[in-house]
Amino acid sequence: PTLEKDLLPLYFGWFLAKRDEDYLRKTSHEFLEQLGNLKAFKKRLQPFSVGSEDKHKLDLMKYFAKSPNILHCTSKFCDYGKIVGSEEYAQQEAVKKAYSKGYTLHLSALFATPRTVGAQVELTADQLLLWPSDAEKEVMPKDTLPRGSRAHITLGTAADVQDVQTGIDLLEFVKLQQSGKEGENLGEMSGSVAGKVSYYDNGMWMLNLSQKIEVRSIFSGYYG
Ligand code: ACK
Repeated sequence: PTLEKDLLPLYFGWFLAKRDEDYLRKTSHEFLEQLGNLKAFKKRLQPFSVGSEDKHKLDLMKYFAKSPNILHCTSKFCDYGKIVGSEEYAQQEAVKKAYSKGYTLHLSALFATPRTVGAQVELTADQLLLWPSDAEKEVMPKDTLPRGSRAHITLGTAADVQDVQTGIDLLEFVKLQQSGKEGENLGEMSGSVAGKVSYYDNGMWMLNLSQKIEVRSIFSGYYG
C-alpha cells in the first residue's frame, strides 16, 4: 500500500454550533448598535471616517460590510499545508484526539476597530493544548504575550480588510493592556452586551462583558 499523507485543511479551529452562532451574530449586532449610539463614540468617529460621509453619524452594521460564513475560532491556519508547521500541527496527538469533539468557548470581551469587529476567546487549559506555540510571536515577534492571547472569533470586517486582521487587532489591545494601559472608561452597555466600554485611541473600542458569553463548538478542519 502507498503511504498517503492526510489532507491538510485551510485551517483548524473551533466551529460554533448553529444556534450559538445565530445568537452570537445577534449579540454582535447589538454591540455595534449600542456602540454606534454611545455619545463618546459619536465624538470619536474620525478613525472610522471614510471620507465624504457625515462626520457625526456612522452605521457600523454597514461599515463592517463583511462577516464570515461560518463563525469560528481559528487554532492553526494551514493553507492546505503551504504554511510551515502545518503537518506537524496536524500530527500532534492532542489535535488528533480533539478532532470532531465538542468544546465550550468562553468569550470575555467584544471589540471593534476601524478594521474589524470580533470576540475575545479565553481558552481553557484543555483548549490551550491545541494552540500553536508561535501564534502570538508570528504577529508580535518582539513581545512576549500570554499564550492564547490571539484567540478570537471574527464577527465582521470593513471593506477590503482580511479576516486575519481580527487576531492582529486583538493582540494590539492585549499588548496595550500588558503595558499597563487600561483604556479610558467611556461608558456602559446593557442587556445581552452588559459591560464596561474602554477606549484605547485610534478607534480601538473594547467591551468587557460583565458576564462571559459561552458558545458551544466543534473542533475540526475547514477544507472549503
Ligand atoms: O478570522 P480568522 O481567524 O482569520 O479566520 C480566518 C481563517 O484563517 C480562514 O481565512 C484565518 N487566517 C487567514 N490567514 C491567516 C494567517 N496567515 N495566520 C493566521 N490565521 C489566518 C482567518
